[in-house]
Amino acid sequence: LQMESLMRKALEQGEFELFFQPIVDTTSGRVMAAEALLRWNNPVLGLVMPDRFIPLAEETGLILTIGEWVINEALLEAAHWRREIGLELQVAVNVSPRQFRDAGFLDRISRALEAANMPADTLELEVTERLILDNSIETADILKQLDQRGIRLSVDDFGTGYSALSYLKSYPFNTLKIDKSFVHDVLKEAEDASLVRAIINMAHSLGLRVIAEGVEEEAQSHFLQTEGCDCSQGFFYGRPMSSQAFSHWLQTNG
Ligand code: G
Ligand code: G
Ligand code: MN
Ligand code: NA
Repeated sequence: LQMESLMRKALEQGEFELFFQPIVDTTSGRVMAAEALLRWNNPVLGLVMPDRFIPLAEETGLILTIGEWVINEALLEAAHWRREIGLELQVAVNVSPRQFRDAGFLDRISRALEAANMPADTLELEVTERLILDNSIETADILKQLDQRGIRLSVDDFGTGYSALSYLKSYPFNTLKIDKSFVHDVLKEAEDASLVRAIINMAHSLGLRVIAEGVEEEAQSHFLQTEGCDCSQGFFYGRPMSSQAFSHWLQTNG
């Protein structure tokens, strides 16, 4: 209850902050994109991680205003990377089902792109299989409209949901993000290696880009490179960083 009332004030008090984690080309190591990850700095609660407040934000509907702030802020940051650092990077934003299904969602995204004066394909929306598998006409229609506007779409945490693979052929996704649970033991468990290899091959034969998440070691990166995984993300390349730290990281790693 306290958490909810604190969260209601958090936006106007400026307590939310976006962190950014690099997504690199597996072969060249070049940074291609960054995932925006929300943080909440509250004077009473301290630093609150998203797993602790996103569910409540979804329940209360606060995710709508928070999510709008996230998309605006992420695009403004991408504009900064382009204008101040000279790098055209995509920015990936996590979108929860409630936010996605809200009637004003498409308009908010269009306004955010206009405000930042950035092309639509700068933005990649990460959705989970939980959203996709509701199989509603509504979801299919929003995905189609986003795609038609040039916004990129990715499946987050791929492989952890109730994977009904049929949606991959009918929905306009650009990217599959292999969940970090598969990447974690890719060198220790033959089954994980097989799954990762199979996901990469399947994605490519469907014309999708693949990002491996949770890459923590050079040997994992090497395996992914050998298997032709397009992009990688994880502590090995860079942790989620404050916008200032990320800009600094780009100056030396971009
Ligand atoms: O580092 P990390 O603890 O940031 O993220 C934990 C989880 O919170 C991830 O599953 C991520 O998708 C989710 N998350 C992070 N930022 C956001 C956000 O802005 N919106 C939504 N809906 N989920 C987020
Ligand atoms: O669910 P989603 O993929 O959006 O969340 C990304 C989550 O993964 C964030 O909580 C982020 O901090 C975390 N993360 C990013 N890189 C790594 C990594 O290399 N190892 C681990 N264990 N977690 C990571
Ligand atoms: Mn994500
Ligand atoms: Na993920």
